[in-house]
Amino acid sequence: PNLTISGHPILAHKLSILRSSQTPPSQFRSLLREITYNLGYESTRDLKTKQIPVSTPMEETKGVKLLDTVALIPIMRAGLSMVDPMLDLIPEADVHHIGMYRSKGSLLPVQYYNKLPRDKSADVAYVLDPMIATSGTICAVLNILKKWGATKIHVISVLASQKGLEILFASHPDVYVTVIAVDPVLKDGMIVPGLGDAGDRLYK
Ligand code: HSX
Repeated sequence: PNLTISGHPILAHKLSILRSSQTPPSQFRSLLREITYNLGYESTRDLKTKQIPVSTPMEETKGVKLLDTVALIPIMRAGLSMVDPMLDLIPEADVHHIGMYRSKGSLLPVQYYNKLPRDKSADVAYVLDPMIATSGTICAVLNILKKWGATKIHVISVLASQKGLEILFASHPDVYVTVIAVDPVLKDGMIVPGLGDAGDRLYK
């Protein structure tokens, strides 16, 4: 599958701090920003560019400019903290919010907000959500994005469950996913060992 598990020691180090229940929301937010910037840097590696002329103080040369148009799709709440670092990387990206919550008993995703514009898609869409647990949420968002017209989709996430990824790739083998780690256990819809509920850790 199109899965990248970053083995970077600095990201692994930061993820361990995120996991710790001693880490307060203020530090959790700044770590998630740093992590997203780095995962975003990795997952934008194949964006298309075009050649442009550049005049340096010394001479005329050739440079490049991003050709692909990019849409960032944060899944509220937890994906909100991932928007700014992605905009640091790609300031011209559009941002379209989608709000989803998991219903208490069934764990099924419920959409409560969708700000995708009717008339406009993008060459590449980056879905931002720190966790893929059962994958119900991300799969629902991927279906929405494909209906919207997105053809190339990357999911940027911090942590996924093994089971969630299997389900995701079974229905969406064309989607690219970048994470720091994949945890083995999914218990009552929660990733174990995991890091708890990312939304609560961020915005307690
Ligand atoms: C958490 O639950 C995350 O931020 C995701 O939005 C969602 C993941 O759960 P699942 O739908 O993959 O089980 O709030």
